[in-house]
Amino acid sequence: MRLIATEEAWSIPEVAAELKKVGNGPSQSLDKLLVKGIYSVEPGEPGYDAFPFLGGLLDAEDTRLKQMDEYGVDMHLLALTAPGVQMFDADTAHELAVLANDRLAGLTHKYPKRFAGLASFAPHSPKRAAKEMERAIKDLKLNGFMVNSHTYDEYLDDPKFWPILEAAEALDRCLYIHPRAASYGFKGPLQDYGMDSAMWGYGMEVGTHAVRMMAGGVFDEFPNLKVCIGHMGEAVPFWLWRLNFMNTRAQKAGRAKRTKRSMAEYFQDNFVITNSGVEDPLALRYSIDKLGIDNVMWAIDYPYQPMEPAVKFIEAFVCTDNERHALCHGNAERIFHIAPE
Ligand code: 1DF
Ligand code: MN
Repeated sequence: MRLIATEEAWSIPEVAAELKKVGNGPSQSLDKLLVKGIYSVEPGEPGYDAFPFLGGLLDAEDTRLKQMDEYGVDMHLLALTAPGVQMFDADTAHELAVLANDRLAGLTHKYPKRFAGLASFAPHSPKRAAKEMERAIKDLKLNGFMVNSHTYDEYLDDPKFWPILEAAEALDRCLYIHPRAASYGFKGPLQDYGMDSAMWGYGMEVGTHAVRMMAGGVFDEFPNLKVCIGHMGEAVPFWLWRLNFMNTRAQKAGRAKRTKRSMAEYFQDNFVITNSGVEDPLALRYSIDKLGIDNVMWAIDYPYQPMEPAVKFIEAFVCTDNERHALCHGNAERIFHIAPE
């Protein structure tokens, strides 16, 4: 069975160098905790071994491909790792997104069976972002887009960002909303115990982002927009019943926008999810049954999660042949326009 992993992190030295500056700089962002750990601690310094990801991020053709061969992973859908270019100033962010997209396209063209790619853009300047999105699909033939949640604490339900959503819809490519640490307002309770990152804060941040977009009526404006979220849908599938109930109440109370459709309908029709970093068969079964098999894809989240257990997890998952086909590659081929074998 062809195995396409759909949320695989990667970086380039130029972005790593800029994140190192962020790690050593004055930013008050919650992301700095992890960014400093990955990019700014020198070998030999205390804490260097706590975040041993930089080597894996900067590598595509060496250890990554070897491991893919070893464990039977056919393809990684690569994307510039979180927080992408979104902590940089607008011009630096744009220039590095362009460079990363060019570099990513180079990899996908050199290894068309092994790598596909999600393009980056700098949301700071939405019109310029939309142009880069168009270049990434039409010229570079990349497979979709990734954005790392908020940009300077602002979310995509804000109409200022809508040129980005308009471009994704017009280009018929999925927008993957990947986590970064939560926006400034959430900082207080999330800065302790490692809660800023993948343990809790990431899911809360992207779940909040998805709910803002649904409750904000984004999908009335862009009914054909497809958004992907990872980590088993950042727990949103589990919340759909209550989201529907409470959103209806909030609408009646005049506290929420009157939207054309319910939250569950938007989630069904405008979202797809991956299981990145969640290797729990009960959660996967629930998500398939709740959302439909066409809306769920397998992912590893390499190098943050190791390849071998992710492969063993999906191999051991009890499902029909049809479901396995969809989870392991059929949905990814359709949603990310990856050529079937
Ligand atoms: C981690 C997890 C870091 C994910 C990531 O990017 C990331 C982590 C900086 O474990 O610290 O993409 N993740 O998607 O779960
Ligand atoms: Mn990830």
